[in-house]
Amino acid sequence: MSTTTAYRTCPLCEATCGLELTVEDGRVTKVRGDKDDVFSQGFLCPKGVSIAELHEDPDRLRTPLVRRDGELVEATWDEAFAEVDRLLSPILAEHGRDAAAIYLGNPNSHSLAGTIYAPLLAKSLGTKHIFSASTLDQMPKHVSSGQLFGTPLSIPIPDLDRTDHLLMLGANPLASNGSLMTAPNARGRIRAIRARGGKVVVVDPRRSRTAEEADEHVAVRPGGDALLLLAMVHVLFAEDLVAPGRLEQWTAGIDEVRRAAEPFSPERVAAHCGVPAADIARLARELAAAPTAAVYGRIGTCTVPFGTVTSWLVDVLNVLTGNLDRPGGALFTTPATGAPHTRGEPGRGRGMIVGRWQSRVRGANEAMGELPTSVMTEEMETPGEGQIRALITVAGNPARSAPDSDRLEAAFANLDALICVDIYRNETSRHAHVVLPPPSVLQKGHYDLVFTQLAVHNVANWSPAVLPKDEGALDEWQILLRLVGIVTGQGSDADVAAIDQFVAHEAARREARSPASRLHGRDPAEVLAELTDADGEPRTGPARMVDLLLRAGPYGAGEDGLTLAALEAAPHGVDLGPLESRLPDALRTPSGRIELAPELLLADLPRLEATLDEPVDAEALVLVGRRHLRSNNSWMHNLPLLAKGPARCTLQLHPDDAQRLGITDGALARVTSKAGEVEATAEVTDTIRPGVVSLPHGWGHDAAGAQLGVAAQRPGTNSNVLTDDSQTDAISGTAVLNGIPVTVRAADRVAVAAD
Ligand SMILES: Nc1nc2c(c(=O)[nH]1)N[C@H]1C(S)=C(S)[C@@H](COP(=O)(O)OP(=O)(O)OC[C@H]3O[C@@H](n4cnc5c(=O)[nH]c(N)nc54)[C@H](O)[C@@H]3O)O[C@H]1N2
Ligand SMILES: Nc1nc2c(c(=O)[nH]1)N[C@H]1C(S)=C(S)[C@@H](COP(=O)(O)OP(=O)(O)OC[C@H]3O[C@@H](n4cnc5c(=O)[nH]c(N)nc54)[C@H](O)[C@@H]3O)O[C@H]1N2
Ligand code: SF4
Ligand SMILES: [Mo]
Repeated sequence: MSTTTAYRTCPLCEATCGLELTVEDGRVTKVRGDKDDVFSQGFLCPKGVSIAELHEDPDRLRTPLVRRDGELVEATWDEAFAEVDRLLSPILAEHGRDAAAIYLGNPNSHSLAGTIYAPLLAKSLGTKHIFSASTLDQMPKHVSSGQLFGTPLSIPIPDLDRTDHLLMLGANPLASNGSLMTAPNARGRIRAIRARGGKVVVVDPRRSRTAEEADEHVAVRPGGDALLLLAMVHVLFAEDLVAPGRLEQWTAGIDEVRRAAEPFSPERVAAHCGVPAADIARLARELAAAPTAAVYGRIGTCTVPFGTVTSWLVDVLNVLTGNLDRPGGALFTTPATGAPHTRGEPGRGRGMIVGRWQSRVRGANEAMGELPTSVMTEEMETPGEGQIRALITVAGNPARSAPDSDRLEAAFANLDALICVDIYRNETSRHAHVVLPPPSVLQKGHYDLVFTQLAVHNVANWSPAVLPKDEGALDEWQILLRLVGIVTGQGSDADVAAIDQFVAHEAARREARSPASRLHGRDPAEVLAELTDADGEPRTGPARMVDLLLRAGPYGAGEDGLTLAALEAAPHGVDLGPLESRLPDALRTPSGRIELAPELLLADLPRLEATLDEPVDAEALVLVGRRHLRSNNSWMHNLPLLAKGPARCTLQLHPDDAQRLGITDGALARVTSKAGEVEATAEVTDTIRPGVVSLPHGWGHDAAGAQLGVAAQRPGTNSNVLTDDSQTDAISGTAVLNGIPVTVRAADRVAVAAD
């Protein structure tokens, strides 16, 4: 028997933990946290452990599926691509490029194929119908960051390891393991803040596991964070606590922000945000008084009606208190493979424009080249030129993650082509005409191009594939390039190597032209020739791209410059040090300054002020989501290791509400919204604010035609039947997934009434 040890970065969430894998005779038999990993130092969570089960899951697809006589049946790769070509090419030819759409799901940001080649596929489609999980998630943060600092990825990261004061809103890293804040062992890092005498405040309508760890829990009303933060800004100005320090020289619009916050006194907003005025004032004073502090917001601040305004205010507070760009505050990263704020001309750029085009039906704005996923259903349903007739999904399950999902699934049935690049036949891909399954994560190489841009510490890790690909299987990047071949008219058997060469050459040319690149001025062909592996063989595919980006990046080139070979020789990763001050160089705004009062943001404040005239109804209920450590959005529910234990898809409600509604713990409750109705098991708990109920998303695994044997045994309820795709954050178009008005009744009462 041969036993080896392999090291790789876990790609299953944003924490990027190092894993130590024991491989016996081609099987991973043990998964441990890599205690020598320079970042995670041995930390891992139950999802990381389940990576071996994910590989072995009998329901994970190994062979393409093609629909024949109404049934999805196994096919060869050549047959599958021929079918894609047969279905897709006539649609593009007859109805134009906008008749095709693409939806890029969350795991794309966790894979090399997804980050490098999925955007290429989207671009090659030539459609304006590019959708992604971003507009169900963090687009508000991209838009606010783009306005303030010049690029959508100029996202300040809380300096968890050095801060004295953390104000966290709408995030639960003890369940999610952190988001837009890559930090393995978030719990340990948060505990360390308190251990060194600092303070942690968590703002959340639920007393989450993270709130339990904090010094203070502020039970905000869902959607109330914009008012809360704006009132804190008001207090900073009113009490002369504004102290941007060195940031002042690079900041425009401080006075406009003062004027904008004037109408939002703590007394005026208290009832609407559900936080007493005295607490709001104290939170502001404590933030200002802390030696260093970081304000950080996540899902609960993004997927709400004022998501972009709230995301903006998070950084307004960081700037006004002088905490942006200083150790212990919130800083820009310096990732080894670069970021939009390390490329181009230091200190200045084009900035971020939103709304370069609009959606056909509703007129929703484009952001980052995408239209919001909230318009996808209506663009499929509404006849006329530009109606979506074909959809490609890559690593996405919008049938469970997008709002008003029943309607979306009904619209799938009308598509002339649904092509899914996915490892499961699940709620989305069961509708597909063709399913193209990539290998498991253990069979793919990895470098975290995205999350190293969002990490609380600068690190770099390369992970080679742990297990060989199955006989005849294609790597995910090869699948995506075959699709690029089809949509660019090269047929179903395009020369993948030639496309790959072209992509790499274009990337090398871009670096040669970029002033900030370490490869600036170099001959692209010469650079490419240097990208060889340990045996001197030319690199190809994603490995070549990573090698190129490393050499071009902030630690690249020169004698000791970082290369892929250097990372291959460092299986536990390379520590590139703590986050550093990067202003003014990191700015990419046209003015070369922090634009603290962008017009796009200020324009949404009258709408916010108008909400103060709406009555606060003490008995009205709203629905929010939540995450669980052993779940991952709509997937990983098919792995026995994670699926065991108490049911997780419960409707949490406060004892007062439960009593008023006559619902007991464990009883079936019926939840109704404008969009739909579901039943869920009630979990009565005082950890949730009265007036708020919570149901996690991503469940409902009892759909016919899916192949998820384990998940189907405890299917849970699909909360996105209740969310409504007409509800969005006005600026970014991001779907409102938290704070949905609902009514809740005991299900048995409903049955009696119906008799
Ligand atoms: N109500 C409500 N809805 C929500 C949210 C919420 O909080 N509340 N959260 C939103 C958020 S933050 C997000 S990010 C979205 C997620 O939305 P999606 O990205 O649409 O959904 P996921 O559940 O992440 O689905 C991932 C899909 O990728 C497949 N997959 C896994 N690994 C791979 C791989 O390596 N390659 C390929 N090709 N496929 C793979 C899985 O089988 C699954 O089908 O959901 C959003 N929806
Ligand atoms: N185990 C696990 N880890 C995950 C995921 C998963 O599904 N499972 N999903 C991954 C993905 S795609 C993402 S985007 C991240 C998300 O990472 P987080 O944002 O940390 O995710 P959540 O755990 O959903 O925490 C959001 C919190 O916001 C609260 N909330 C809801 N509405 C409001 C509001 O209006 N205001 C405030 N202040 N709070 C509100 C909810 O009660 C919840 O506790 O997690 C990632 N990691
Ligand atoms: S915390 Fe995230 S990265 Fe770390 S082991 Fe768990 S799933 Fe993997
Ligand atoms: Mo997400």
